[in-house]
Amino acid sequence: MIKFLHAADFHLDAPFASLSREAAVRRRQEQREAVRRLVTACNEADCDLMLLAGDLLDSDGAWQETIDCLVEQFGACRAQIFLAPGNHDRFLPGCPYDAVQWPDNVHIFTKNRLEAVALPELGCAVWGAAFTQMDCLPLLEDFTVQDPELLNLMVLHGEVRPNSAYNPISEAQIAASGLDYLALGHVHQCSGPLRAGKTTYGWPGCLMGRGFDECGDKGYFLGELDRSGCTVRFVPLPGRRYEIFHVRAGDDAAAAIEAALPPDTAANICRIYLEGEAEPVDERALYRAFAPRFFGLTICDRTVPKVDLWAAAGEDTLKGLFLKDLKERYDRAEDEETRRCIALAARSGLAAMEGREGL
Ligand SMILES: [Mn+2]
Repeated sequence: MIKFLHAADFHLDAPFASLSREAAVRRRQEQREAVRRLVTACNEADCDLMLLAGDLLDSDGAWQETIDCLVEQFGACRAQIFLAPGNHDRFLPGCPYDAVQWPDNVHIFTKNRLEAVALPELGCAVWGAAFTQMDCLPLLEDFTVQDPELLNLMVLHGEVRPNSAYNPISEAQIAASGLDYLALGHVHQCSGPLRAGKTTYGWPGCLMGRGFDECGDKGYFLGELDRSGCTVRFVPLPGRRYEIFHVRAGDDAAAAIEAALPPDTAANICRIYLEGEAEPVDERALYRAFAPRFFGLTICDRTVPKVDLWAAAGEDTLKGLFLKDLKERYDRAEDEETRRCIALAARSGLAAMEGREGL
């Protein structure tokens, strides 16, 4: 039986532009720490193979610490490592995959066509290919394994989407491939294990979240493969999570947030959307009150004012005419965002007329 770990899309040295400079530096350190955890997990699970399906580096310009970390950790890994560069870390002459002396257990695919490495001691062949530019033509078209007597695995960066510029793969191609396992990267959301024909395949998703489009648990696949079939399970990697909370602010936004939050949020990077009809919200004060409880926090005020904002709308005064006009627009508005903008205009106008600075 072959045991393997499959991971992808580390995006090491990503800019983390939404975080403060200090937090971004720390996140990049944590990315390197995630690589250490992954290798430890691979060794503890006694894996024979580590399949890395591209985008390990976020760009051509990786920091030396990051390359040193990969070299050290790959060297400490008892599994044989197969790496298929993706669109973010494409294989180019002089790139780290080319220029760095990698440990003997590391095989990096360098060509934009499929090749196999035979591992007779495991009775398997590991196939793979590299992106050599930002986009990549379909690599799996017309592919079938050369020796169906072997267990055939493949590691590849790509997606199942017609007309994709990133190595488009179809389920029919997977089913016709004769592969036993296809380790994919590129899609940052975990797909869970999938099946086409006799082939098990899937995307484990990115190794850690980098933004609010990558919320929740992130991790890798652990798999076992023999003649009788392939089993794969997702394993979350401990670490920070991105989370989004939707909170109805009501009369007391602070109390509403307090009630909505889980007990321990210190490690997490969260965005709180304040919603619904509410008293005016002081985003800055709320941020000051709650930010110490998170690694990163943003608060977005999407509330709309309570109806009595419009109380003076019928008055025969400048304020009354102003509010009447805006109220009509507010009632005609077709979406929440437009209503929010009109309400903000009403509040700002009222504040100006009444000589107030705040809303
Ligand atoms: Mn990616």
